[in-house]
Amino acid sequence: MTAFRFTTAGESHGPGLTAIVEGVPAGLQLDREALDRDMARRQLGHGRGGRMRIETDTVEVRSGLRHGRTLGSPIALLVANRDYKNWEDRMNPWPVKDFEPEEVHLPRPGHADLVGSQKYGFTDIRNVLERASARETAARVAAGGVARGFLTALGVEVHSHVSRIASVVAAERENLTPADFAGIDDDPVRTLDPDASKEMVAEINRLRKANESLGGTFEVLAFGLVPGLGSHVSWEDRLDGRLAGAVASIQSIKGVAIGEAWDVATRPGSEAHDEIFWSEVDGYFRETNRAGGLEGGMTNGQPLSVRAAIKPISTLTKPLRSVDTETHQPAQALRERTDSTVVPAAAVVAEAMVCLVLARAYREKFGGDHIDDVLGAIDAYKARIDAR
Ligand code: EPS
Repeated sequence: MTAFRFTTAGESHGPGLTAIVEGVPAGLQLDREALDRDMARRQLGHGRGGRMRIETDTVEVRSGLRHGRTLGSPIALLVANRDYKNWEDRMNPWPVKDFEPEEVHLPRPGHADLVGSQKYGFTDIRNVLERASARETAARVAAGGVARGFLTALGVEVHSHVSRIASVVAAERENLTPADFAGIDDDPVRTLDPDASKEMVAEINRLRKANESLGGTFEVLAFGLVPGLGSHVSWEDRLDGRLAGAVASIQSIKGVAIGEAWDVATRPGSEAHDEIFWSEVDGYFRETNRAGGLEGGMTNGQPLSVRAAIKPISTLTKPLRSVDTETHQPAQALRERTDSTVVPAAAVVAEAMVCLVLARAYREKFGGDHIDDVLGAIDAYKARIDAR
């Protein structure tokens, strides 16, 4: 059986994006509206640029699904780039008669532009920036929607919230539950702190006027996981490593932490761990979740917490100093239409990546060709380990 995996293809201003998801069990009901809702959620957030007014992302399913149920075969997903009609000459996969695209020679500090062109031998930086663009995350969210559909059938929910934008920090919230996220997408910056939300919007407006871009932090939480996903026995199976790798692979993400990692590093050991209790009603339980739901590279049944830091976008409307790669003369970096901040969107993309990692971990642990095989295997496992 093919292991659960996915890949994406597509350029930012090309005809569109593709994702292929393999290793999904048959018989799983997918919800078209839920897939498109995630696509729309990724487009939200105060501080997006003009491109988001052009795109209304939806998922076109080309294979692996029949009347809403998976067939067990690869699922191919297409997301069209509506902006392609404005780029058809420049981004056409085939030569265009009597047209030679103007080359880009002004690499942006912080972007893939310079090193990507060196590595792949391009004189036109557009050959790098089109694929390096965070537009690719639309395909990840499409694939993540399939993973989320699978997790939903297992009773797992994945949510996110923004905890910081530039200098504005949201109040810490402890013991969050799925119910706390009911209205999160109505908030303009997808934060749970209404006061901080207003300040974040003001900060975005202030810095946008100053031609700046803004970074920030967010948290992804997964509820309802069985204990024992991932494994301590080999480095590749440790779920913390997989989650960190998956989230760090999102464009502009520079740091990932599991649970309270950065705080825990400053505390004595007696205040760094989650003590273990047992009761007739709950079985094993903890009163704290400093570990963020992972011990020994395995889920422990507590909510999973993955936090991440994203740098300010490297396309600036007040460009940084750079060098013209054709003349080697000092020059200002490429100045393009761009977003001021994508922290709220990045949190939605990270949800997708967390869903994809968790779906794979479930598939590895419980196997099964049909969704009912998976559910049966999980029930048997829970009975064996006495999980409530
Ligand atoms: C991006 C630049 C902007 C963003 C884009 C990522 O696009 P454009 O150059 O067309 O204005 O809007 O993000 C998306 C299109 C998207 O769907 O998220 C970049 O350089 O990374």
